Amino acid sequence: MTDTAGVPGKGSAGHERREVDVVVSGARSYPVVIGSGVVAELASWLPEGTARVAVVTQSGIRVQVDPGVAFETYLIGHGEEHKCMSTVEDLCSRWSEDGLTRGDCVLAVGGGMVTDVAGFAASVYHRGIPVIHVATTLLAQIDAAIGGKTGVNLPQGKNLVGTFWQPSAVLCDTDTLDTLPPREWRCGLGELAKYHWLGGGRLDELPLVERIARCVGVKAGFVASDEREAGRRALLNYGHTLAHALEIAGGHELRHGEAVGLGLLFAAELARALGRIDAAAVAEHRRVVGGYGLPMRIPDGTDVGSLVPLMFRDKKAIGGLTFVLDGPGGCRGGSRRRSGGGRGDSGGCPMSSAVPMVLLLSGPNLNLSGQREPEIYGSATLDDLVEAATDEAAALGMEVQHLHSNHEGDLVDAIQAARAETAGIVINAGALSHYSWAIHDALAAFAGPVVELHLSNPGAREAFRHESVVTPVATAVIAGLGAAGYPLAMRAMAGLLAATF
Ligand code: CA2
Repeated sequence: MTDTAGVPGKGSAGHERREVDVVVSGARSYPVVIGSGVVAELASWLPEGTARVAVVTQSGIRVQVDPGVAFETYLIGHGEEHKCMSTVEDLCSRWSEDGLTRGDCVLAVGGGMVTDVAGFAASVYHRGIPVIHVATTLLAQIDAAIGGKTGVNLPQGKNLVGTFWQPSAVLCDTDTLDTLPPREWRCGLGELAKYHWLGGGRLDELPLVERIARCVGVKAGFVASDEREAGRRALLNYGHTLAHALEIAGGHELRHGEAVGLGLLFAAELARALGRIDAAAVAEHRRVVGGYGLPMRIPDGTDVGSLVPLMFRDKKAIGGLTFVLDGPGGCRGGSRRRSGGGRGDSGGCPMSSAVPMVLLLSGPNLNLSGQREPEIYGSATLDDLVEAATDEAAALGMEVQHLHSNHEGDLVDAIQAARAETAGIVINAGALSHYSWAIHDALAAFAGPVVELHLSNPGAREAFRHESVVTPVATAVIAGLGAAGYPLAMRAMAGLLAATF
């Protein structure tokens, strides 16, 4: 590694070795060890009783490994065209010929391509054998090797086949970065830059080991809360929507990290245009991206007109364009606007958020659910109802914030506060549904979709329940399905949000 832009000092006292635990549902937690020379610790991280090790690497990766048990080396080719199913089949066949069993361990030594392919092969061979990653590029150390995502390409697109397979350990030996070619280094710096806005803070002021450890810690936090990228983990895609389009438009001339740097600048401008951040925050994006020596302008000759269609083709653009945007509360899903649905337009923006927040409101007496009148309201408690809605929302890539109150003003306050960050509202206003014009007015001022929800079917009950003043300002109404209405309301909300543009 010869380029000096964005290169921190190599470790200062007390920072030579760091260990960060990636906690994935308890038993499967594993350490990420970062520091100079940590590859020498390899033998101590092998799963207990490991008989043999299958080292998967590429020619030219001159990292010596000593697992302390018998090992065989399996080389895979360089380049995206080798990141494919036939490479996986080839590896598995050779392992089978060599009699590799579940009592053995795969060791991936290399950058993201090696850890992706070897991790995938390990996850499917004999229905899964342990894998340890020795990540040798900055990109792999702060991103690819952490979090258990594996994958290979299909002729139809990148990373279309893969698994979640957590390694037993990850070793990030910073000595391996010494020989990293400058562009490979920049590739990592683009990913590193994004962590500044994902909780990493001023990473550019830290020594290398500390800096990598901080990124790993941030990623570990996202993985722990959302292993399978149903929600929060998607924030790690900050800067990636435009980046992927730029990479394709430029025939992969631009390296991934360089494209991510540009994607961060674009996301900052977009967030500013939407009033989410101020000019100083945009300037900070420019300072960080520029400080890492990453490109600040899209390459000359880029077919700008092709970028939007390419962004729509991104596999993460479920139901529309997806941008992670910075904002007052840090990075999160971008602003979200109404779906039409009979409510007037107030100038929505043409994008969806990565993790849309849905506000679930329950009004007077719903806290008594499950305690009386089960023939009308069912036997589920309010906690049960909220849990069912939250689980369904998570499966659909949304987050739920729930508020219960018996007081009209609290509900009005919550609806007003939701105007800043919330994608949509699901509301069972209880009996207030039938007469609270204050709730009506607050909802009318909310720009996103509103799903009105009732356990019972009020229209089939006493006359005073026949009218709801919420309905005229609701995008959709779900009533009479009891507890089943709660998850259903989240499905309706997901559909409404996807149809927003
Ligand atoms: O069916 C619904 O979800 C309602 O919104 C519930 C309201 C009612 O006033 C609406 O007309 C329809 C009342 C919730 C009262 O909840 C209780 C549940 C169990 C026991 C007592 C009250």
